Amino acid sequence: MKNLTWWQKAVFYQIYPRSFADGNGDGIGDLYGMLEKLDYLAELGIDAIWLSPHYPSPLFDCGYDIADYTGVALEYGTLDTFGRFLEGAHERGIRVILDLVLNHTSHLHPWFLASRMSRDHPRRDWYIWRDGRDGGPPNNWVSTFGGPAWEYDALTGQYYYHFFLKEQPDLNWRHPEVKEAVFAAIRFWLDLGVDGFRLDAIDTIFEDPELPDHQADYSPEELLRQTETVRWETTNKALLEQWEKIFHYQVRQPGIHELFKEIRSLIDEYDDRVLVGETDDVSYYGEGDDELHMAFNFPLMRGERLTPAWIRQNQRERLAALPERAWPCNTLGNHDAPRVYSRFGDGVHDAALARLSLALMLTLRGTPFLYNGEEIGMTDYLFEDVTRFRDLWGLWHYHLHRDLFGKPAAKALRSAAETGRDKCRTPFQWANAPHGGFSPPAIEPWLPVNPNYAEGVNVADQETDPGSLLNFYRRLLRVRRETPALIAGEYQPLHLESEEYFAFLRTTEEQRVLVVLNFFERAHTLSFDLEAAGLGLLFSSHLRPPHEEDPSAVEIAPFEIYIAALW
Ligand code: TEU
Ligand code: CA
Repeated sequence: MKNLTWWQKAVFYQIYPRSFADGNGDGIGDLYGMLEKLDYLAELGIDAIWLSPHYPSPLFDCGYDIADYTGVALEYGTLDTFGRFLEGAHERGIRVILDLVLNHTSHLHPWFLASRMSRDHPRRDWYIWRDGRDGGPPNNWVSTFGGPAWEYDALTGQYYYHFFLKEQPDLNWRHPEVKEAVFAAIRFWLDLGVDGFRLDAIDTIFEDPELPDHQADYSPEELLRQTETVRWETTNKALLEQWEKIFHYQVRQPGIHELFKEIRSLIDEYDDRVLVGETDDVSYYGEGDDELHMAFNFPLMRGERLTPAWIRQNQRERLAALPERAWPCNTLGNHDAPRVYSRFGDGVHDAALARLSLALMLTLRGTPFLYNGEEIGMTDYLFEDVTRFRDLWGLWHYHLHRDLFGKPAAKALRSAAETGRDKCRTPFQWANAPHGGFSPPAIEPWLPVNPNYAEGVNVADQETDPGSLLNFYRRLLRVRRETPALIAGEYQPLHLESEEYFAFLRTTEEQRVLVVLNFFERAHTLSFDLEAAGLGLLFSSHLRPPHEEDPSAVEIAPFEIYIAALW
């Protein structure tokens, strides 16, 4: 424990600013709301916040299209409000990391507006401009959000490159001034006292400068038509290979590791700041201490279900892949993914499975990232009205299914609602009150609120119910904080053949802890050969007699979460 830094011990909590708390009552989440909810977060027991983009943005991608790297979106507050939020968090012992989008800016960022002006504008090469080929785009590359990766700009008769939306032109990271400008922004926030960054979409920062055509056998549309599965949600190898072929020259290109080494040195000029990359690629850890501090273990959440066999396999592969000295980082949900409650539920035992999902995050080796709303069991909300969609990617799927695949509108809507990301971004449900208590009764929130706020999925109701998911989160977060082995311990899986429960040890020099997560509806009497005299209960999701237990006959109830210290 002594040798661990704050971010290795911390539990992170992602705030999606637009939907978290509306402090000034205009239907949009903001920094005033976040300030008011700091006590709520402190009581919940998290240690650090990852704030999704809070910068000025025209919101084509909900803030991931930044128009000013050193500003605050008008509707969220001012730089002064941000300062008060940061200070308030720090006073409560909560760290704050920001979202840093390196790959692209908004098409309305002054840098891009300048770059567009003329072919010889000094900022022209801050972005990636090319002549067309045979009356079309420069090559056959595609955007991950649909359609070609090139947008024609009549002003200068050239195409610019965008990996994401056409409203998100890619920066040219081979241009030294781009680096300088973004590094200045990084320093700006570090000087202000922020504790680090989550680095967005880092695989896409460089592309092959020769612009070779990709050699895939299918277009993304054809792949989607065949499978209806998006790239990051498939475990089908053949399919993944096709997707990888499509984007082969657009992602994970040379240059990236050098860039991260530079960013790491910059960060290391400051005390104790952290970089976490939105990637599962462990090569970004560098040698383990010279690039990113952490990269997410996304494979875990992309498995079909959280079965003990899958978790063991994931941990075996992941921990083996990490370089020495590298620290793992686990998550099951974020603003791009389905809600944990929906994703890992089975429709029957959802409440129990949600508790197991949290227990898994808080007991695996590595830093856990939770997503706002998870703690009250917020679920995916599938909109039934396409005009309510705000995620342009979801909207693209609607058109794809309706216009290209020729599906009935209702079916297209359903697919788009399921694939799109609005479903996990709806306003936080604070109370059983109009709009879930998010905004005043007369004010329509920016995204529809899930009506299940009236069925107990809200903070106010759960606060007063000792058996609620919220209170379960609070208890388990406290147990983690008070149990050094759960934070620092080595991981050792036990009973490797079990299909129903996941049992493992977390061990430090001072403490040995046994964790059993029973993912199934059956009770077990388990015998562990652990050279231990007894087991002292630290936590159980079920009522258990408080006396010491015998490691050779541990009773585990259906869906039980059992954590005990070995004597
Ligand atoms: O996501 C990057 C990314 O790889 C996306 O393709 C992501 O997997 C997709 O949204 C899955 O549903 C980041 C942000 O997290 C995302 O919100 C942004 O839209 C994207 O970058 C562009 O900035
Ligand atoms: Ca507001």
